[in-house]
Order: sequence, then C-alpha cells, then structure tokens
Amino acid sequence: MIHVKARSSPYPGSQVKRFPVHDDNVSWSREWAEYDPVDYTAECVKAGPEWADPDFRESDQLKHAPRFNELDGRIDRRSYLGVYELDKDNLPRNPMGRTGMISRGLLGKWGPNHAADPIVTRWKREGGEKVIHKLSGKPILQFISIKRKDCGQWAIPGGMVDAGEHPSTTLKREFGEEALNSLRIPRCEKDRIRKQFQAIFSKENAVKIYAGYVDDPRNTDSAWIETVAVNFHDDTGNSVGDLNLHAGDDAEDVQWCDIDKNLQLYASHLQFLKSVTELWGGHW
Ligand code: RP5
Repeated sequence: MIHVKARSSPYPGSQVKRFPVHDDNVSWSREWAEYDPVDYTAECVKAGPEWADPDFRESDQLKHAPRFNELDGRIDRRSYLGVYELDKDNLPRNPMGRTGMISRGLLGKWGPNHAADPIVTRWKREGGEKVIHKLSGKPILQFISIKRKDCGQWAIPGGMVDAGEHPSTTLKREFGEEALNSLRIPRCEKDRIRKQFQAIFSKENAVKIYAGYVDDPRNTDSAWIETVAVNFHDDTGNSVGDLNLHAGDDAEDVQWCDIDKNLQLYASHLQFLKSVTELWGGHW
C-alpha cells in the first residue's frame, strides 16, 4: 500500500499546497536532495488545546519533548507498524513515507495519532430474507455510515483515542456520539440505549479487522493517523434493528449503507470494509 490521500492538496481546511511527491519518491529510502516539504500547523493546533502536544521545537517547550516510541504517561506514542525513526531535528518520520508536509497540520500529536473505528454490520433484508446481489450472487452487507461535517464524505463513525482511554472505549464512545447523538439523549432513554450497546459491543461479538496506518488527508511527514478497526456484526439483525440513528457531534448525517467496492469513503475506510465482506462472505 502506498499512501495517496496523505499527499493530496490543498490540505484539509486550508489553501495550503503540499510539496508534490510522485509515487516513486514516497519511500524515505529513495535519496531526494530537492525535497522541500511545506511546514504547516493549523492555528487550532497552535492554540494549544488539551488534545494537542506543545511545539517542543520552541526552546521554552523543550522540557515537553514527547517520549517517542513509548507509552508516554497517558499518551501512547507507539506505532502499530513498529519502531519509527526520528529525523535530524528529532521529529518523527512517517513510516509510510513522504507526504510533502512537515509539522502537524491539523493533527494534535507528533508521530502516531491513535484512532478507533467501529464497523457495525447486518445483512440487508427484504421481507425477512437476505438480499442477494445479482452480479456476485452473494448476500449484501450493510454498515452504519456517517457523513463527516469537515469534508462531507461518508465514513465509518470513528474518532481519536483520548489520553488514557482504551481503544475499546473509544469505539463505543465515538459510535454513540456520531451515530446516536448520545451527548443529547434524554435521561429516560439512557438505560435502553445502554442495554442495546451491551448487546452490540460485547467482547464475544468484536472482530478486529485492522490495526495500522490510515491513509488520511491530514497526515504529514511528522504526524499521522493509525487506527484499530473492529467489526460488530449482528447476523440476525435483531439487536441493531431498532437502533435509533441520529447524527451528532462531528457527523451531519447517518444511515445504513450497502457495502460495495464502488463506495467512495473517507481515508482507508473502504479497505476495512473489504476485509469485513471477506470475513462474512458478503457481496463486494
Ligand atoms: C480516520 O479519521 C480514522 O480512520 C477515523 O475514522 C478518523 C478519526 O478522526 P476524527 O473523525 O476524530 O476526525 O483517519
């Protein structure tokens, strides 16, 4: 896999253009003296919110230099891809190669920024029967998809792991916030939703699909997204059937979406769905 979206311009939420990187020049093992990546950090990151690291390159912040490749207090700076290198300025180097940009762009952490993606699936049914795709002859899987507010693209309702949070908690929290608008659920509804959650997000029901790099348009040479994608499949459709889908937080819409290789989805999300169809024998 060679990252593509991580080299796209303009950079999300800006007019900033990356230094163009041709496929042949992505790998760090390729010498490229002319490489001159754009240095960019979004204002919202520079403002120093609690989810962002300080800019440890500034002399008064040196004491805050992150402990790369380690569990650094409550922040996990280890990569699923193994030990990552640091460049001559002590900045982490994106293990998937050049992106045309250094510093953090919109990402808060130097190095890996950990996310979690819950893939909730069921079979498409009509009159109780599974719907079979005409071309592949295989039953069609559906997943819960959200429309991202930042770019308008459909996506898995994932999100960033908070400091000290286990990714299994992130999966539920993000799903609740984005697909059920849990932050605004009335108190009287909370008990019912909690029971539904326990049924869908049980350990027995969880299948890890992927843990690794995400080809996200926000990645830079010094900061990138890694995720763990976990599938929660409801074979009968009974526990997910009466989920009350309501977009919330970073999502502007939510729906059950038929899985098919022609979907246009955010970042590497289509690749995760392919693995899900292989797992259950669904149409692709
Ligand atoms: C993607 O960005 C991940 O796969 C995850 O879905 C998402 C996390 O970022 P936010 O949704 O929190 O912006 O790379």
